Amino acid sequence: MKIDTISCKPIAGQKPGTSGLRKKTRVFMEPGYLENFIQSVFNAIDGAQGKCFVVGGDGRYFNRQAIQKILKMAAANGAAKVIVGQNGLLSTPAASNLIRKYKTDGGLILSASHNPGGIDEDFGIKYNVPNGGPAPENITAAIYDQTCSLSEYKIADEPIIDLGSIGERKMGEMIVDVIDPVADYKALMASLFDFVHIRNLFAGGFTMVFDAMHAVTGPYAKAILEGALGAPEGTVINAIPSEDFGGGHPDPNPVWAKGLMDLMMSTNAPYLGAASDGDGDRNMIIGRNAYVTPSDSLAVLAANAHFAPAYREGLSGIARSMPTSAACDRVAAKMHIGCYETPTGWKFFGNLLDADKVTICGEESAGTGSNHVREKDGLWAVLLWLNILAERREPVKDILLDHWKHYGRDYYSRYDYEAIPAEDANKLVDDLRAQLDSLPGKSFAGLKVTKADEFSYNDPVDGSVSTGQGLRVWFEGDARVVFRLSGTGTEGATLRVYLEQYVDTHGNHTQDPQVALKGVVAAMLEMTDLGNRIGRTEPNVIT
Ligand code: G16
Repeated sequence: MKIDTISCKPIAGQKPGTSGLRKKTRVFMEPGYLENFIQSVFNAIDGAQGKCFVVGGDGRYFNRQAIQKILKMAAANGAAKVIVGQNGLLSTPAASNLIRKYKTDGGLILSASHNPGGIDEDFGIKYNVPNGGPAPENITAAIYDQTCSLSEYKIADEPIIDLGSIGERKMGEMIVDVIDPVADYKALMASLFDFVHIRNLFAGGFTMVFDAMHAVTGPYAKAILEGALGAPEGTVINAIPSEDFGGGHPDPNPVWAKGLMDLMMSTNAPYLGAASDGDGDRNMIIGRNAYVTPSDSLAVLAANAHFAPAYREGLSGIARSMPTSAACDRVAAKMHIGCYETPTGWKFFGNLLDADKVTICGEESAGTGSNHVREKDGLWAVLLWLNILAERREPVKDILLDHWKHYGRDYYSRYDYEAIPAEDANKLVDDLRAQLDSLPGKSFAGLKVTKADEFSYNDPVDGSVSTGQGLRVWFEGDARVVFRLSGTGTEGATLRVYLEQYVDTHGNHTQDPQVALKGVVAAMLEMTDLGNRIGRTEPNVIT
């Protein structure tokens, strides 16, 4: 095998964000851009010599070309074996499972998640560590350091590998094992849930629509829902992964999955609606006339997890990202189990899961998962809901109402202000940070601030500290507003404003969340002077 050693210069801006490196696809296609980053990953983990990796992606534009380059670089860097999904496809949770199951030295997952795909849209890549989870901050920092001083990369001068058919091939001495992307994941799901009960549910006439949003979950959902569980053909829609996600935005929320949302609010609604994102780790759950916020979904899943065989013995604890609502905290308190609040980013759950401090975790950004892998898992969440529905035999809406009757309701919404010039966004956050100490006692639009701070996280397992993780302001009457700048965008800055209002067990649980949150929104707008600062008060996306 001929190995080329190519001289290169560091490329600025290759700093992994909330979830790996995400940039415009054309940026990744620039000569050397992907190569520099991959070599930096290998260097940061003491080389690839003799190691085994999992490689796959969500099938977006440039996925296949990127995988071929990664294979050539892995071979040139001495890797012993790479496990690749057929046609280069692997959902993020399936990749996490393979890394764990085959005890590999980690994996490279190619995806920009819920961001649109195509030559003019987004691409991304992240390195997952041997526990199957996203690289923690010390490793992403080491990767970034490498990108800042890289002077050469190695690549094999070999023909491309056929990824279209299953089987082992060789590139030089390195084995390339092209596997069925679905089989291992399907077996894992069958080991966690009561497939017989869920099959009976469908056999009894239960209906659902799963919108795969033209993304990677299509083949997984088809094989599991329509195959193993006997749901009628056509239950999974938009099931064929496409390079540009059918021209859509593969983000499972009421805005981008509007067709599904409309169906679920209509008289023709099936019993359950669900969707997942580009790489299959996010999910959305909707009952007939009942949208379930991700924060509520986490709380309901935690409270009912014992209906599924894998969680019958109970949960060791629950974790949520800081901006996620406190709904799951109330469940943890009643169960007398630990509850952890982490910064945004699934990577922060890894230590808690490895140490068995928590069994279930979730985030407001449509992510829920458990200790079965080290990523959030869209289809897993749908299957756990199905398992619960198969046992409780109640509509999703009734399950929600019952939950709020026991715990109260955390009304919740997120406002996204996208494509703000980075300078303006940073100044807004800096100014707000400077005011934090003086906010308590002040009132905005009639709401009095009780407390304000900037979140920083002390990891209880390894003692690491992560500062600057979002600004929090609490108001009288159990309300909270959180401000953060997104770490996954590729254009300007996105300001995320998370709004929350708790109503106790005796309160009104059936309001429109936007009505219930009116007072908090007014206080947020007055406090930040957002209209004058960024020239608008209306967000681009409300979820
Ligand atoms: C990633 C992370 C999540 C995070 C989300 C949004 O998800 O894994 O932990 O909540 O981004 O992050 P941000 O608010 O910084 O944009 P995904 O599905 O995009 O990989």
